[in-house]
Amino acid sequence: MKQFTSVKDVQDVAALVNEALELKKAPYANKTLGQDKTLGLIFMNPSLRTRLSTQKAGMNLGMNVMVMNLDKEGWALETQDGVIMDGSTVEHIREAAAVMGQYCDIIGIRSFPKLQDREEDYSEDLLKKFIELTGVPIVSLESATRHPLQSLADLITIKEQAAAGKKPKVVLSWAPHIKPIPHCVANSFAEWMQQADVELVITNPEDYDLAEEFTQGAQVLHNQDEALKNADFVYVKNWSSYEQYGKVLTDGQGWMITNEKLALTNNAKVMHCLPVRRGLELSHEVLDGPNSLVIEQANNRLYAAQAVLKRMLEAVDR
Ligand code: SN0
Repeated sequence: MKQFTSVKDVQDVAALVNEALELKKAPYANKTLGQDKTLGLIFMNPSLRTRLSTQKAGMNLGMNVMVMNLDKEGWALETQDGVIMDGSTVEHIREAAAVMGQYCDIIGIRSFPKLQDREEDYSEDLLKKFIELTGVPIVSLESATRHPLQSLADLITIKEQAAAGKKPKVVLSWAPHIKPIPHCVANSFAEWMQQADVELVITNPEDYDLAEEFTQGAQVLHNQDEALKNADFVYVKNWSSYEQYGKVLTDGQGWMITNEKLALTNNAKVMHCLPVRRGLELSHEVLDGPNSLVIEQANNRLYAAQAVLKRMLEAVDR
C-alpha cells in the first residue's frame, strides 16, 4: 500500500478488516517489521485518539515514531504556489514537506478543511502536495474531506459487533452542534459502508445532505424517526452544511439520540468517533448506557492504524 487517503486506496476492504482483527489478537507479532523505520506524524489540528493510536500502532510494529504539531511548533507554513513570501508565512510547504520526507519512511498528516471555500477544501490540495513532495507513503490522519483511519476502525467495530447471519442496518444520524464541523467523518463513513456488507441509511435535516460523490447509492431520509426504525447501529455525527458550505443552519433540536430515540431501533449499538459533546450531540444516558460502543470503537483505532502501517512496511500492493 503506497498511500492511505481513502477507501479507494484499499483493494480488498474485507481483507484489511480481517487483518486488523488478527492484529488485535496478536499486536506484537510483527515487532521486527518496523525496525529502523521512522514514522512521522504531522498535525495541523488537535488530536487525541488519532495521535495516540497511530503512535502506538507504529511502536507495536517496532517503528521509531516522531510527532510534530506543525501548526504550533513549526514555522508558519505557506501552501500557495508562486506567492512572494513577504508576509507572515516563513516556510513553504515545498521545502517543509520535502525535508520531512528525508527523515521519515512513512508520514501521517492531519489537516482539517477551513470550511470557507468548498472548491478549495474538496480539491485536497495540501494532502496532494504532501504525497507529491515527501516522496514517501502517506497516511491521512484526517484530511479536508475524509477520515479513513476512523472509518476503517468503524467498520472493524461493526464487523465485531454485528449479529451473525444478518446484514446490519446502519444509520448515520446527523447530530446538533454549535459550530461548523467538517464533513470528513461522515463522508468517509458513507464511502466505507458502501464497500461493506451493510444496509446504509443516512438521516439529516434538509440542506444538510452530504456530497453525492460520498453518499452514492445510500438512502437519505430527512425524517430521523423513520430512518431509525430497525436500526442495528446508529452512528452519530454532526457536520456543517455542504450546500450552504460550512454553515450552521439549525440548532438541531430533537436530533440528539436519547433513550427515547433508541426505543425506535432494533436495540441499536451507538457509535461516535469522539470527541463528543455530551448533552448536545449525544445524551449522557446513551453514552453511559449499555448500547454505547464509543470506547471499543476508539480502541479499534489502534488496530486500524496498525493494519495500514503493516501493509505499508511490507510494501504490499493490496
Ligand atoms: C473533528 C471532526 O472532523 O468532526 C474531528 C473528529 C475526529 N471534530 C471536531 O472538530 C469537534 C470540535 C468540537 O468543538 O466539538
